Amino acid sequence: MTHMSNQLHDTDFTLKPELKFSEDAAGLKFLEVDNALATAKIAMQGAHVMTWQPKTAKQPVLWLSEHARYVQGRSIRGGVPICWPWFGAHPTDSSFCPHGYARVIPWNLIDADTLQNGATRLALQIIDTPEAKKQLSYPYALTYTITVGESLRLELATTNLGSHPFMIGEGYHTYFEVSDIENIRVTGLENCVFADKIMSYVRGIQHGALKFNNEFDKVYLNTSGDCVIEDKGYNRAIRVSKSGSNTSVVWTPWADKAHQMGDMGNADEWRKMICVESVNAMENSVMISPNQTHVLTAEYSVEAI
Ligand code: TA6
Repeated sequence: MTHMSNQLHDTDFTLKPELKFSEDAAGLKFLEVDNALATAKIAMQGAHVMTWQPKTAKQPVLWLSEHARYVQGRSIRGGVPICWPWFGAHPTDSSFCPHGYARVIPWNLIDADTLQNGATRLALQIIDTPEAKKQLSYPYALTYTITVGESLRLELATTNLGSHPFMIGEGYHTYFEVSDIENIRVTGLENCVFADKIMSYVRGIQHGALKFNNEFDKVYLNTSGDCVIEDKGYNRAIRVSKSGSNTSVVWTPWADKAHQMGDMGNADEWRKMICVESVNAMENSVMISPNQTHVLTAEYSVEAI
């Protein structure tokens, strides 16, 4: 293994046998984890978890488009894009990155540990580039702890380093792999109020489990419970647990939108994914006081059904 550059990591984490660093021709840097419990691949641009698969799982848990673009300044289609410091379009300036800039700028690896149970815990910190400074002027620290094990645990900590409160929107825009979008249902959002993005955010109440036979893009508000993706085709359920999150977003583009997007793959690749996102958006955006830290946590695990 070669030591890549200071921008990737400050300490010599290459000595850890379960970590491997690489760089592609476009200059994007990646960190691969292969421990006793799971494998994972993380792009340092966006601290983007691209893949995670426990060794007990027959199929990948995260969906990654075969047509994802690996380009500086663009988000990778699949895995876990981080949305921060806003979710969706910027409230006042549409020239700013949709879903915030955290997913398209570089991060540093600042720590790596092997836990007693064999999981690998990585800590990353966003680099405050000039591009980022243009889009958020408040002083802040943003760190991301990723624990790769039998479950995947994600903790995004925002600290207000300034003297005034500021408001953020955020989320894990996670793409999960499923056997077929029409074979699954999502539970955990029954009786929640949603805003339907496809219908100009008209509000409604969720009756029963979610099933899919068309484009679907709903923002569920004031909900902090687990969501479960039940997948009969793969005989498994993916549990999405969270804390520090009061919004869940569920999205599938369906055929027309997927084909327009250019990086969702051709044919029916889109049918193999569903986004179930642990978020704080709209009226659930978070106000952070000076010297306070807010943590958004999600944990993914697989259960047999
Ligand atoms: O979270 C759902 C959503 O906001 C959808 O409306 C859809 O456009 C999707 O995210 C993808 O956004 P992106 O900016 O990654 O293309």
